[in-house]
Amino acid sequence: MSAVLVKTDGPIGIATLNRPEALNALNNELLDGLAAALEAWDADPAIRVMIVTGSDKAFAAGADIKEMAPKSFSQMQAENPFGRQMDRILRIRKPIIAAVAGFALGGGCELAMALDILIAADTAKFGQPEITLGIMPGLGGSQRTPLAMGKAKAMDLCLTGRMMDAAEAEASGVASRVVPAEMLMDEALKAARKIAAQSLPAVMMLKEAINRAYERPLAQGLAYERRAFHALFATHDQKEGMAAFSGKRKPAFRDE
Ligand code: DAK
Repeated sequence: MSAVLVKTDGPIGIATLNRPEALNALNNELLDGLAAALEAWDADPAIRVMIVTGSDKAFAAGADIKEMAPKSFSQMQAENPFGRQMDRILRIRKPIIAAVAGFALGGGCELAMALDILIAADTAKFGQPEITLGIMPGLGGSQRTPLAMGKAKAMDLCLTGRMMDAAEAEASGVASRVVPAEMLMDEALKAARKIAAQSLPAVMMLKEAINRAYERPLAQGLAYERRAFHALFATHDQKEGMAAFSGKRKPAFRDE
């Protein structure tokens, strides 16, 4: 079964993350599939808007910890997993709606926040729990959370690794709106159809203009974050934090 299911509804491309056994945890296969689907729709004149969604239980519970756990600093830096697909996703010019139910954690939260509109089900839970694994956000979380919610709340979210519910996410500027879970796809499709009815050149220019409002300082922060993220794979605590997750136990960090 493919890690990303794709279908279209008139001018709308819909990509559904599909790794139910791992709560849609992100890996190269899933992100390659997602980036390829979005790029194909970006180039397809019949498609005007895209939706990315997950399951009722999880949009995505982060990057796949079990696959990442054994990686070294030099492997992370050389392979640049996820970073290269995220760069492709950020180059998509048509609007993308994230329709989020259940867990959107770590890389899953970062992916949702990197898209253009975020419609959350009232079941959605957002968080950046990387710190509990001995690492830090690596796909924009340390940069986009302070932009969305201000420094104090971003520090609170990222340094404690706690989750925020949909109402707090909306109040924090992470979610653009919250809807009852059973209405999530209807509301996302309704928003997509509204956008699809507008002039596509104007829509694409407006997306670019809004992105420019913060992209220049963001680009520098993202580059710093990527380097720092890779470097944490040189620590004992990254190995320990991820082994503890798989072993279903508390990590014993050594600060090294
Ligand atoms: N990775 C791998 N497997 C995961 C997973 C994950 N992130 N999240 C859940 N799973 C798996 C669980 O291990 C479990 O598998 P089995 O034990 O059944 O084999 C299955 O999905 C169901 O999960 P649970 O049994 O834990 O379900 P619960 O409802 O009890 O708990 C939970 C749900 C979401 C609270 C819990 O699963 C959880 O805490 N998951 C981990 C959340 C997390 O820490 N996420 C952050 C991951 S680190 C990069 C940039 C960024 C990143 C990576 C690279 N580069 C630029 C290179 C991002 C890093 C992250 O996102």
